Amino acid sequence: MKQPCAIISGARGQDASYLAEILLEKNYRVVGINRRSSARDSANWRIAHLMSNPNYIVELGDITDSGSINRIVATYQPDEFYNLAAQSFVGASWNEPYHTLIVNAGGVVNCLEALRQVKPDTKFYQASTSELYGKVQETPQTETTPFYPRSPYGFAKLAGYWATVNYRESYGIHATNGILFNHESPRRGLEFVTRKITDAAAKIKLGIPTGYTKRADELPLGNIESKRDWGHSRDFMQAAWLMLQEEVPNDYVVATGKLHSIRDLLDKAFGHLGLDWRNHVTKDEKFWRPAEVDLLLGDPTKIKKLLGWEPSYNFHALVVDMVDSDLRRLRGKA
Ligand code: NAP
Ligand code: F7E
Repeated sequence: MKQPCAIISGARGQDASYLAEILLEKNYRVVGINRRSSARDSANWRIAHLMSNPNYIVELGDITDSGSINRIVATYQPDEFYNLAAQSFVGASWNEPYHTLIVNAGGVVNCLEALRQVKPDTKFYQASTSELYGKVQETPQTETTPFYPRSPYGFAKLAGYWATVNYRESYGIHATNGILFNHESPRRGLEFVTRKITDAAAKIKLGIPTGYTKRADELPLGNIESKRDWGHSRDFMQAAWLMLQEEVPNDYVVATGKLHSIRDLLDKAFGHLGLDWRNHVTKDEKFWRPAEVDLLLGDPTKIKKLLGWEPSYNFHALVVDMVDSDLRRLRGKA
């Protein structure tokens, strides 16, 4: 049997690192696309352990540069293309709205065009998001819930969602949207609220300054009233792979179906270390957003029923995994 080949854009990101592991375990040839970084070695920390695998190749490319994407598709003739590259931080999307639009919408069109022109039978996965629901129109959110994005990140991803549907309907490309709710892991970026909290809790436990203010044990946060449906990145990338194994392309919500507040997260992370977060958390306007998404809760019935997907991590296991991993990492620095 021919060895399958998959391209993953945004290869050094959280999700791409888990997806690459999943595909390599299945004997794929994996081609990761990374844009240039002036800090390449430190930027590649999530995939450093994959670099010596002969089935793992890294190509320099940027999804806003159509020439680079066309070249990579033409060279590798992939069976599957996972577009995970994005300006993925909602908070920063108000600071860089145009850049966010170009990457999160224009970049999707570049990937789809490359497939249409060069290898139209490639199966395409678009990293769509629960941020499409924004100011939610019903709860829980399903594949048919109307969208109402609340940020430049959200409205750019909305265009990427519809580009994916449109290339499926216009050209018959096997193009799928995974509408993924928040998913985290020890590899989550430090700017996202889960990892910001687990990293700070571990630092406070070990007596290492959190680094936000002059007070060593302070954790400044924004709106701690918002609620999310948090799962584990590895589980969610398993879902992404399952979607592309289907004969017919479709769009799927991926979520745990369980709702938690940031207060729950603080209780769990600090409580795991015998700490009380109320002694450390302060409010800082800087982390408030011009428009907030108060609540996101997904209904994963469709993917569970049609693809047999089940998450293996619950909220407790996810948070404990993240706190313990931060503790281990930081112990060397205490
Ligand atoms: P992440 O860790 O921020 O990874 C995104 C990667 O995209 C980064 O490595 C980044 O590169 C790369 N990238 C950005 N602009 C690029 C460009 N123009 N060309 C090539 N690469 C580019 O995010 P993630 O959490 O793994 O998320 C993966 C995807 O899922 C994203 O599209 C995100 O919007 C979407 N998503 C995430 C969640 C979630 O909860 N994690 C939920 C729904 C959807 P640098 O390292 O150079 O910055
Ligand atoms: O914020 C609140 C913040 O930045 C979660 C991305 O992966 O998931 C992610 O987007 C909530 C928000 O994730 C702080 O206001 C309070 O209500 O961890 P976050 P996000 O915005 O939900 C979606 C599905 C994606 O698609 C995105 O790519 O937490 N919050 N205080 C804070 N958030 C941050 N970051 N920092 C704070 O200090």
